[in-house]
Amino acid sequence: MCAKDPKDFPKLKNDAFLRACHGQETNHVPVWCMRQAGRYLPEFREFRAGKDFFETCRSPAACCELTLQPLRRFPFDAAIIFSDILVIPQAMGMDVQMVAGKGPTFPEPLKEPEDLLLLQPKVDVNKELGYVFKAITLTRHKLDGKVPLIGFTGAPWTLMAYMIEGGGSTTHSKAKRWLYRHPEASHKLLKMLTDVIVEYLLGQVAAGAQALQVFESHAGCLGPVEFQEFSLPYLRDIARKVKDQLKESGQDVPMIVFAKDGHYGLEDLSQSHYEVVGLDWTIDPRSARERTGGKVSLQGNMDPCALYAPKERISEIVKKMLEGFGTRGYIANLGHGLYPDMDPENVGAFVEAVHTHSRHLNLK
Ligand code: 1CP
Repeated sequence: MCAKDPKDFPKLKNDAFLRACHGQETNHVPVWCMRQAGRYLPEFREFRAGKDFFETCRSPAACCELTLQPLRRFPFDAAIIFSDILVIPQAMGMDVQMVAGKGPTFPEPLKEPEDLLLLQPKVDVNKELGYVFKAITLTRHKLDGKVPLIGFTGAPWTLMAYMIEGGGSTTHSKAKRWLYRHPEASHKLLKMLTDVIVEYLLGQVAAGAQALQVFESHAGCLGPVEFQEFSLPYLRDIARKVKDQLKESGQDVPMIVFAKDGHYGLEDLSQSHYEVVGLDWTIDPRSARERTGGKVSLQGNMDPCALYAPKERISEIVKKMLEGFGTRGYIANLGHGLYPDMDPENVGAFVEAVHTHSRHLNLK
């Protein structure tokens, strides 16, 4: 256990990200990048070399170091704890390995509804995922109040897809087969995941997370009808349950929902108890604002591949994006994670462009 009482956390010095989550004014638009701790950083590759991915996830000191690495290079306005969404299937009893060159792999994925009996019916998150909580508490101290720390989880449908596919997939046909052939078992699994996720997010807040992001990375392979039935109700349930619990203890922790390629559900997502809706790059900023009707803050959405452009072009793209979203109730980010072959210098140019242009726009 970390000996320090979470109440002793250092005072927050830069609250731009939290203010933007709540739609409040900020001097500059806050910015962070999904996968900001990652292989595009030479120090990350060096630190991870020869270590098993999930062993690294289970080491609070390693997670803390990897979370802080990008903050030493760039003036990001938020940190995100280094971990992975697949720690939840592991906590439910599934074996998940990170295979070099292939990505996460489940040697024994779920095949038929009977396989649900193999999952832990009731997960003790403190016992199974306490290592993430320790990493959060340690990182919150080591951040020294520089910026807020974001905790995260995979959403139920995205996790279900991995548990059935056994890894990444382009069609998700095995997991979608369940939705059409075994709808009841699908709901049973989604409900089991929702219960663990709620406890997991509450544990992250108790450990020191100051905001929470829910990744529905595989929203895009669902259509609007399947999204309404198999994703949205669970996303809503998670936010409502986490917020109800936090309210009881007088805590206010903003929540972000990122449903990649799911902008057919944008109106619904903006009325789902999340303060912030994350966007991928396939939607125009002005249209996203219109469709969400000013009800939520927005996060995103520069095409990650724009970071391959020369710095001057990155600056122009950022300026346009800021003009489209406006500087209030907005958190700049990419529309998905950074890729390993990206140039850290261009990431720096992105961050600088967001800060500089948004300060100028605020003075107008
Ligand atoms: O060895 C390595 O470093 C492998 C690359 C890597 C990294 C850096 C993986 C494997 N996971 C992570 C860390 C990670 N994963 C973070 C860290 C914090 C940060 O953003 O800096 C986060 C938030 C995640 C979340 C995650 N894992 C998501 C949701 C975000 C997204 O990309 O949509 C998903 C889908 C995963 C699964 C996963 N983990 C790793 C890979 C390569 C994948 C995708 C596999 C696939 O579907 O093909």
